[in-house]
Amino acid sequence: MKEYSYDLLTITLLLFTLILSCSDSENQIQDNTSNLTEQTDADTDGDGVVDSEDAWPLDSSMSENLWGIINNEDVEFFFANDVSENIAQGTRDSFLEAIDEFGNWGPTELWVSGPGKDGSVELANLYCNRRVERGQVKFQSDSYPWTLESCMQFSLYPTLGYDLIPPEHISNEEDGSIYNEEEGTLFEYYRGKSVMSIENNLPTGWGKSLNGERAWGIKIFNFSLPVGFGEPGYNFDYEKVNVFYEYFHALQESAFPDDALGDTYEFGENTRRGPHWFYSGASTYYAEYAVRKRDENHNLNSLKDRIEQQFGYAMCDNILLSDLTPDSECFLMKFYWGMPAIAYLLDKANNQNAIIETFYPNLYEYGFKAAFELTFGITVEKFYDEWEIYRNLPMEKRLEIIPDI
Ligand SMILES: [Ca+2]
Ligand SMILES: [Ca+2]
Repeated sequence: MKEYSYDLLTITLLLFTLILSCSDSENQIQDNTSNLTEQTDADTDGDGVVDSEDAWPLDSSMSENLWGIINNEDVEFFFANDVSENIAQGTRDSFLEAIDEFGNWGPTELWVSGPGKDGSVELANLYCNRRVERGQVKFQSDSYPWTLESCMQFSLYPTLGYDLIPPEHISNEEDGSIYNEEEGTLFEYYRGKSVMSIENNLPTGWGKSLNGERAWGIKIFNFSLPVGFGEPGYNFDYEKVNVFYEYFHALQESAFPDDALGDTYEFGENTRRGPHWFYSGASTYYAEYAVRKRDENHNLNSLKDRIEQQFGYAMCDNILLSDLTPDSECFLMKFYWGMPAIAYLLDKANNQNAIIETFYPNLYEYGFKAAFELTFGITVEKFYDEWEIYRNLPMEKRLEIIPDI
């Protein structure tokens, strides 16, 4: 269980970093767009839609912006050549099941790494050809143009050197220290996590993330080898929970079509995104809930037992949910208390789907606090008071509100 928790921390940190890095590429794409719209009848990407009407004039696979709209776009799966067929099958099946459960917030690409270096280079090559061809840039300047070579360096850092990567992407401006030198970036990072998952015989793969680029209009997931899909049983079902957890982020991120209303990137009660405990608690709860609900013959423990475990993992006793921020040593409690806090709220709303049906569809327009009140009928401040009472009840009482699945 411990591995799972650390895994989630890694995921969230990555997600956050990558979301923050979106703004550069967004500017770049806007620049390209404004140049292109001058030639009104050109169809630069040859998809049959003229540039002026094409939301993605450099991406031949898309012509309209579907971010935030449930759609029928395909999921594209990319597996490294050393991912076994049964693990690939488990990944595909679970991912499609998660989409069936939470809605298709595509278009989506899922890239699954294995432990081998050749496979990793092959994936990065395919990935970068696509990014360059579709004008999906991470950086762009006269000194550091976005090319197949610079994308490859950036996606396999530090294995191919770093002379083509802008220094601010790999080093700390203040002290000049280099980031990620040991763990590497993207495909090198996930390859390393695949090796680590195999060597340590982990029950489930360490490392999954949504590197969604709102500016590109697509969701991109990266997984290290999902070792839990090796054979049916408890670990297989837990790997499925991890996939559901990660995919739930697609639903969460789809709530923010753009940043025009502001505050969609930062976490906190007073932002549009909301606090960490809610974001991580909702994804954890829905993953654990949905996998059990969908298959009564699942191999997991009961949801009640799972909630009891979460309370048991909590490493701090007297901390407010609102203080569970990255600089807190109790930060992982955003999962341990976040999950039961969400369970409490859903029980209060008397609807297990309240967060999916009411909260997220209204979040962008209302902001966190008002969407919260709309969904659960109480203010977040009032809820914090109720939470203090709830978490101090005897365990048996706390578990009464948890669905029996
Ligand atoms: Ca076009
Ligand atoms: Ca297009």
